[in-house]
Amino acid sequence: MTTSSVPVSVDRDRLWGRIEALGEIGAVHGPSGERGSARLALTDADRDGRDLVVSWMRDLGLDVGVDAVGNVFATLPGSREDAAAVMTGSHIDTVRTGGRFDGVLGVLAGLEVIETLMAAGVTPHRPITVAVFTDEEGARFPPDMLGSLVYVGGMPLETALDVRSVDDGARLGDELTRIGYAGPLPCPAATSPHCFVELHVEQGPVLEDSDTTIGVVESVQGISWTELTITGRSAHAGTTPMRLRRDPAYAAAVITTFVRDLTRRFGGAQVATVGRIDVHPNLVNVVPSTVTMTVDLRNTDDRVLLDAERRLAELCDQIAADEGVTIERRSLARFEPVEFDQDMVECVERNARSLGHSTVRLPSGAGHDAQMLARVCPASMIFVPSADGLSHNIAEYTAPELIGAGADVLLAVITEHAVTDHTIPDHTITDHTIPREGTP
Ligand code: HGY
Ligand code: MN
Ligand code: MN
Repeated sequence: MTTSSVPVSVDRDRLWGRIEALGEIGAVHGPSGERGSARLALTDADRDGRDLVVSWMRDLGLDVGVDAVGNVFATLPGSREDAAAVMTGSHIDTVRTGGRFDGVLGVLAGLEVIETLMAAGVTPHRPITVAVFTDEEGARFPPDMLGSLVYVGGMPLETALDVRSVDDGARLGDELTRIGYAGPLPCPAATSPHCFVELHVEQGPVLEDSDTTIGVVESVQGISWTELTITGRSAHAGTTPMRLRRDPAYAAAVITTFVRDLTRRFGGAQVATVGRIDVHPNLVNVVPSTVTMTVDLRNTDDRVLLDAERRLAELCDQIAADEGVTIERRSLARFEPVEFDQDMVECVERNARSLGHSTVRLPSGAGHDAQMLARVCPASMIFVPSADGLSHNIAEYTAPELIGAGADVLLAVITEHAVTDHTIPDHTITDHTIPREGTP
């Protein structure tokens, strides 16, 4: 294969067309023309999105496999049978008010890279695989990045299949079977990729504020999700004196303001979110009996994140005693910060610059499948800007020329590892037997 015939840019219109087509599945339209997506993991909309992407994979004649937790893998074979694959990909499940680009870009740009190489008659020396990981959002079935976590052996398959959804209590394994994506491939995978690179929208304001085209992601911050079940005593809103109340909604309000205040006191990278509050019986004239809420704490420094978690636990004990309620704490997700492989980070930066794009190095505020793949192979990420720094919002947007720039950088990085640079040390398949770790 002569390097002169290796393409350096993707078909941007074809990629944009597929993003638009997938965006029509579970489409959510806003009052000012926003077009987002609602494809919560393992719902019918997720199934329909998967079916569409798999049809594109099969149209290209790719070898398509599904594993036992529903991860989908499509592979362009390489000339060397024994070589581990260069893997890319992301997710297509969304939050309830998601955008058209979160996760979708990484999957469809990976497919576009493969199609671009095939159209140029390029046979890679390594296989190239594009993955669709199950339940990256974790919004319906926590934790987030569940599919890639199981794939790398970070969560036992049986534990994952028994996870209950936060909305209707459905069992993950039953939903997987119901939508037809309980696949035959083993979890964890028998072998690991040679390397992994994921293209994703930044979902924050850094690239746009600095007028930079490509984000070279060095790390992912630590994530801590806790579900609090606060039990008080329902009572009449009119007749019950304040001194006799055991009000879980008041306790929830104290916790909500506490975590916001914690971010002010800690400063730096500390963020805190109360995203879900369910009040029961949720009636105007009833002091609630129970409140279920979630607290999402994140920080690039795990010691500070641990301190934030400890302070939250102490506050819960204090307000429970003061208000006469009980508070049950359940961890929904806990992932330490992840540093990406320096050679892979440098590869992204070098290729982006050689294509003439401005770059900046940054940590990822959001969790991503790449952070799980980093447990078993060298991994990195490529970011492109998000308009107004918005994501997990139906107004999420990235302009076509930025989508194209990111996909071209992905093509260059994958080409370097799978097509042109034979000098990269070859890991034979046995080099990467995936460790069988415990739960997250
Ligand atoms: O929550 C996250 O960071 C990701 O969107 N799952
Ligand atoms: Mn994502
Ligand atoms: Mn997301």
